[in-house]
Amino acid sequence: MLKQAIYHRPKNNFAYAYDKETLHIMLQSKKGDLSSVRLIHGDPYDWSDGEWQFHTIDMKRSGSTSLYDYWMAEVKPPFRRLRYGFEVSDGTETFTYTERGFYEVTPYDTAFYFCFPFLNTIDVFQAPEWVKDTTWYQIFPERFGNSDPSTDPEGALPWGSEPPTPTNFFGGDFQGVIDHLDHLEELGVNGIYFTPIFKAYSNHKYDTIDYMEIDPQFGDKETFKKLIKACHERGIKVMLDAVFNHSGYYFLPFQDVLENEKDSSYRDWFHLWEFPIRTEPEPNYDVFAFVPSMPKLNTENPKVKDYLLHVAKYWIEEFDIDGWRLDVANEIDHAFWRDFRSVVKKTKPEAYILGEIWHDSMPWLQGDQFDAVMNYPFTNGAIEFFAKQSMSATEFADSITNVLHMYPANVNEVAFNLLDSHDTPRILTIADENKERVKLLYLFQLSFIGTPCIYYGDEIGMNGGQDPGCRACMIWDEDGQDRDLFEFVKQLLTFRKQIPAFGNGAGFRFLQSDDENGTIVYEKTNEEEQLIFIVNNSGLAQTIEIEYMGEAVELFTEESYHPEKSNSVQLPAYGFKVFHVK
Ligand code: ARE
Repeated sequence: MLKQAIYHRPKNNFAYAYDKETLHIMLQSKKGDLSSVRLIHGDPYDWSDGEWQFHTIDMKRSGSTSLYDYWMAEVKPPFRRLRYGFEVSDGTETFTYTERGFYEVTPYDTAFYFCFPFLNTIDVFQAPEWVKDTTWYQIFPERFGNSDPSTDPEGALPWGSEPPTPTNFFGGDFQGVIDHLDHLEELGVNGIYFTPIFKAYSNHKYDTIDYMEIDPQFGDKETFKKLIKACHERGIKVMLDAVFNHSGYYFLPFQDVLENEKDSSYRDWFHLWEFPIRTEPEPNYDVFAFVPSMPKLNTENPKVKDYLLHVAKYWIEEFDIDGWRLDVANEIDHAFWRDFRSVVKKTKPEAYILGEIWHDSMPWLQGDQFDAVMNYPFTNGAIEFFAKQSMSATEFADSITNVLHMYPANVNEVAFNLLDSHDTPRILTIADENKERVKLLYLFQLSFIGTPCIYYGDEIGMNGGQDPGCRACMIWDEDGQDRDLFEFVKQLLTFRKQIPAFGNGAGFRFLQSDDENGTIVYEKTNEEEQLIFIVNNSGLAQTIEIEYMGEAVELFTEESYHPEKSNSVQLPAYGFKVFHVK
């Protein structure tokens, strides 16, 4: 037994409260090393004759990668307290693994064991219920629709007349979004994530001038209210982008600091290194990346904090928005986010808080800060396997199994699963313009656990490289749209709505991954339903043996599958089948 590879640590993704009465306990071990794991658990105060009274249950393997097996058990401790350890066996040796290490003889003293002291309801990670059933649609407002020429910024170009550059404008506005809500409703999405809409200098609006004003090129507060109302009438939630890590150069407090230097009453609003302040050749104050026009805000300053929390509250209270996406969330202090959460949830308990973090985000997902993060680890696996074809089937299965074990199950159910965004090339471009691979990406994303997000225009086959290439004007002329792709995405979203196991209503597991022929098989199951997804991610036709599948019907073609006739499934290049097992 490789004891060194056996790992557990409480109060994170390895031991957490799933709900107010259930704990999930996980263990990691070297792949193939252990034949069984039992959870030893009990109430810490339950003693008799000087011995701790514990119970044991079998742990199930919840997933495996090339390196690790993950074991999982669910417990509902009657008094909400738990001490626990693991009986690990490889068939020849058996040990009890505790907080103090490995023992041949199981200790009867709680002092040895791991501790989940008390399941306090207030500490349970809890995202709003509606998020689980939401599919997001990301809109970059300057490029979605221009219906009101009167708000066009100076020099705005005719819609789609030129490729997007870092500085050009096309006049997208709120009326343009309102006028195209039919498109979103027909597609079947029910949430919009808007990149910033507040008054700012650039076309992307991440350099805020005034957090209390709508950018005039998009309309005014009345138009925004109209937009929210129109969305809510169609059951569409609205999430805004909070750019609180930094302001823009023309934000009044920063202008004041530039003018009055150390005498400015705003000097502690930023992280200024010295006076006089300079922006060139390098700024002598903290900024986002190395961008002088984005001075970092001092969120530890109570005045800045009050101001930003007021902003957070204002747009919820006055406009009834449903969520905030937090720009550069991981560069702002945790104390700020804890207070942010409490203000937001007090104002609207059902509001969603989504952090923009590209890496492992466990410290922000403990229930006291964010409801979710932008799940780029998911994106990376999906893109490398399906779009770039730069990952083997096994590496892909590993990466997705890791993603699922990186966070608690209740966190995964609301993870914001994106394939691309305004910060990355578009999927069609990454997939070398191969639409069939884009379809596989959508099949995987829209049948996975979490809340998927579609980047505007991807669904009709728009292409575009890295920012600014990925920010072209939405194509509204149907002749320029890939309607077949649109219908495909729409069909997947219909399945997601109609079949609970397609979306968040079921567990996910890989059944096969074959590096030789580039195929994967995965399963979504709950107590009532089993769906089996068979996917050929190669440019050649493949035959896949599925010995374990019962009588089933294919979802797209309604063809039936009879295991007694044959166990093999034939797929064309980049083909797939989704079986609903009877
Ligand atoms: C401009 C240029 C870019 C250039 C950049 C930096 O267009 O080509 O790379 O400047 O000099 C906004 C605009 C961008 C603009 C930027 C600066 O939308 O067009 O870029 O402002 O003016 C990291 C952060 C993450 C951040 C990305 C961009 O962790 O928070 O970088 N994303 C948000 C928004 C952006 C926005 C800003 C931040 C600034 O979503 O749209 O940019 O408000 C790795 C790393 C990540 C890294 C990621 C992308 O995987 O691990 O940490 O994200 O790559 O670089």
